[in-house]
Amino acid sequence: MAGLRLRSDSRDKMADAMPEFVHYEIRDQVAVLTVDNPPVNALSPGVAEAIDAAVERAAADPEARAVVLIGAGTTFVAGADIRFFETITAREASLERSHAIHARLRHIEDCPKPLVAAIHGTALGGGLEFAMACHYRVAAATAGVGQPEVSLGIIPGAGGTQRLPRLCGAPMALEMCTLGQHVPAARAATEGILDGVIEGDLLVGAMAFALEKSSSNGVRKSRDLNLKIAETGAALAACARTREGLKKTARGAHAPYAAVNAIEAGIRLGFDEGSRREIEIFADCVLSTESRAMVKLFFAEREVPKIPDVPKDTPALEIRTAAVVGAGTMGGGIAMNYANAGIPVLLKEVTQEALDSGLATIRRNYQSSVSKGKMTPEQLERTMVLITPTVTYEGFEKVDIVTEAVFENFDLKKATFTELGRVTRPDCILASNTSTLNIDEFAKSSSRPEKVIGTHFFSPANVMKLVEIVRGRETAKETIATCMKLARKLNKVGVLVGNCFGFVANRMIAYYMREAYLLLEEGARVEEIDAALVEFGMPVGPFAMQDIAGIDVGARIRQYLRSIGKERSEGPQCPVPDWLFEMGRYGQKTGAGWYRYDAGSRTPVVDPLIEGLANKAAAERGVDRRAISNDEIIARIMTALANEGANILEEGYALRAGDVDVIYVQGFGFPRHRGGPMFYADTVGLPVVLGRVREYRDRFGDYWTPAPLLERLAASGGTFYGWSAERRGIGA
Ligand code: 3H9
Repeated sequence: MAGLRLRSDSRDKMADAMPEFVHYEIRDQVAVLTVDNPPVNALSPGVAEAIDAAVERAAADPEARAVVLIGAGTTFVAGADIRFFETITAREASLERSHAIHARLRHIEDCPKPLVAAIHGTALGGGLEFAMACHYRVAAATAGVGQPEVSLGIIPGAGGTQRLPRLCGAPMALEMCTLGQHVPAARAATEGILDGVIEGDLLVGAMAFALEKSSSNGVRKSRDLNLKIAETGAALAACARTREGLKKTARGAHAPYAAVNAIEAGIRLGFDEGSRREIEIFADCVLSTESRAMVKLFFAEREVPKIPDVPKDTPALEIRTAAVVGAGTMGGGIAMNYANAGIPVLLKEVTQEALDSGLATIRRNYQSSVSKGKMTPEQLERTMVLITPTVTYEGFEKVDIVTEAVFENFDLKKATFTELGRVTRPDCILASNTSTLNIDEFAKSSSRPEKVIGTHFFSPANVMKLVEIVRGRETAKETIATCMKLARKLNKVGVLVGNCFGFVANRMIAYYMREAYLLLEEGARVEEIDAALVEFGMPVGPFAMQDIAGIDVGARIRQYLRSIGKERSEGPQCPVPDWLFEMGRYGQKTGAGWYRYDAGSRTPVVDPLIEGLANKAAAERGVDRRAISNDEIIARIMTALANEGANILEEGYALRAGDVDVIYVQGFGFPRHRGGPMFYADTVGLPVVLGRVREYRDRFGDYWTPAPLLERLAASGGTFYGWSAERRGIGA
């Protein structure tokens, strides 16, 4: 942003007295305070103090008629320094710090001269709280504001739950504090959070705004505003409604409820008492496992692109054009991703009929976005034009990347790679969307192994954010860097994994499903198992999930593995899913699977037939069926995930425990407030997890084998995250 840097003369004059994090400058009778703490101006220790000191100085400065608070670099203040939360281990320390910051914000708010926050980028969390302690807020049209604390398992802790409802009313404040979403400047202005949106130079506009307020003697403290919450009854009703809604959306998380409680306290008890309640509730939250989990995940998500031997400056190709082979559900979804990112894409099928059907599905998906108001009809047509259907390889010689998404059949995929090696340019990347198969074999067929990589999109590919990027033995670093960059361009989360059967996601899910099947055989009902997992926080249980994904998909994978003498996981293989497959019960798409579905409905209906099949399977294996508690269901399934996750980590097929967790959160909706299967195991305690594996081995058989890494970490008092922090490199 132009005009933000201090003039060197004023910098020199003030240097001694200046707090390090805030630059002070007088410009045309306005004190301009620039917060400068790269990369996002977070409130690291010392920053709040520096802002406070600078405001005090401006208040006393005879040259200043008004004050503007602005951020240096790309953003206003993006909130508290999240790393700092991990250092808070005692309630007293949290209370003390929160009281201090509340007092500081009151002090800032008491500035006798008009104080205007000028927001560009985002004012988030503590950043918005500082802005709300200013008398006015103006923003660039591209800016956003938000109270995203809930996504870190906490609530706004610097008066946000008290000042925000006073500015924008309880319903909007409840929405922001429980969902944590960013609100664009235009809406924030309409709702009363901002006092103006500045076109042109933000600082110039903010200074003019501040001077205008100084002429009209305008100092307005949001803590004194009672206008928008005057209708206490309506505000309390909004709290009750929000709590009710959270029963469906919070999925076991506590922070959203805590935010409602703090807002409600302010409505009932006024600003001062509400603030005291906020401080207490914040302390409860910041020390919770939920918050620890979500903070770890925040950093895990930002670490994922960091690949030790593929540094940031590794050259990456610019992907300008693409092709997708296979116009089925996956291929069509992947083609949509390219088109959505503005990348022209060829979409190839074998027959015109299959191609037409694939295109019709794509159009239907876009139509549905139009009908939901997420896309205009013109955007639909502009995007469709980017997808060129074809039944030949003509034009493949021009594209920068081909994503193969043909049927999950080893021979078919191998043959496709042979063909792709022939019809594409030597520098073209050849990516397979296989969810399980060995990409080194495809690399061999292509005769261009350094350009071959896996890009395993999750289904539905146009919706799900996760892409496992599978590194083959000979995949070049440039190819990896290109695909990681491409994932970002396609608005996906790309996670690098090694080339083992099922990679990370499906290798682990095989153990998750194994336990679910065996629990069924041992006596738990499908609806009980699903309900236990939903209560734990998963969006759907394993059986309902399989009805959505298709029972046929897993059955075909098992068939392939058996043809080469393998199983997906060790131990007894429950035959029920294969029986369902033989009966043509593939799940929702055939109207029946683990559940029944009435015509046109996706609501699962319990089908007594399943209990009959489970009884039969139990009898065949000589298992006495019994009642199984929810605790055992969760413990068995989560232990299976953690144990296999430990094997994956030690074998080097995932870079870090955090990468496995990001895969499970993004790919399967594992509850964020539990952090992911590896962090969850760390919180349960690895000695407990190991104890369970040993207990299950004694009770159920040797197929429960403790992962060596789990044994070592349990013995040494380590954790998966601690171990990962020390380890680098990935096996292929
Ligand atoms: C809070 O404020 C509580 C208060 O109510 C109470 C107390 C006052 N702290 O995401 P990016 C790092 S809770 C520390 O890749 P982008 C990040 O790790 C907080 N570090 O960039 C990364 O580091 P690295 C409420 C932070 O442009 C680098 O900055 N605020 C923080 O895609 C770049 O980040 C939030 O929850 C932080 N607060 O997105 C906002 N933020 O390069 C959290 C970022 O080493 N932040 N980093 O990997 C965000 O949502 C995004 O980072 C943001 C920029 C939208 C700001």
